[in-house]
Amino acid sequence: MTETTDKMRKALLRIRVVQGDLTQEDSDAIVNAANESLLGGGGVDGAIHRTAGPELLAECRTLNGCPTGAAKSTGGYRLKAKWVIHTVGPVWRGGSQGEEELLASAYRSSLQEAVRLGARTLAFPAISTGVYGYPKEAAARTAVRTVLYFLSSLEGETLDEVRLVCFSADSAEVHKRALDELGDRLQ
Ligand code: AR6
Repeated sequence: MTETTDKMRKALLRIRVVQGDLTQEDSDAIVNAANESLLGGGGVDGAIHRTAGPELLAECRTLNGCPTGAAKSTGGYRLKAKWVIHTVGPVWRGGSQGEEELLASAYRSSLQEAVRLGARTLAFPAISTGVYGYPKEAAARTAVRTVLYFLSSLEGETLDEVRLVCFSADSAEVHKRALDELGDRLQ
């Protein structure tokens, strides 16, 4: 077994797919699937703002938005999580507008921000797969691959667990399958 494969197998054990409501997660940080304004919206973004309370929007106003594929963090206020990492996934426009790389970048930027903050546990929603219309299977493959590569390349700093929190049973199934497929390729 190569050293890289060994690192990836170990990293795989730190990724969990769960079905649930991201706003109830008690990971150190949760990721918000926001839009470039960072001023709230529907979907998971709306749910996070409702649970965190108005102080979250007040802090978001100081951030001056966020480009697609990047990430910025705030406190978690009334959430159980200490931090919210706001990222912006791509709007699906058919797949030829750099969507895959932008989605990977949204995951990678969020992971980098979590490490910078010192979070040990991080929870993601399925970025871009709601209002932004990204096909679920393709998004799940990009999500698990990007998280796995990132975790396996971490030296020193630790992220103990990355949770992919899926709202529906169907979305959880899709993510579990994507993770299993990746695991099979490391055998
Ligand atoms: N917990 C976990 N996942 C959730 C929750 C929840 N409470 N609520 C929804 N989801 P979306 P996007 C899932 O639309 O596609 C907002 O208006 C949902 O089922 O929240 O990145 C922003 O302001 C889906 O699988 O985010 C932006 O304008 C996933 O979260 C835009 O939507 C993402 O769906 C971003 O669109």
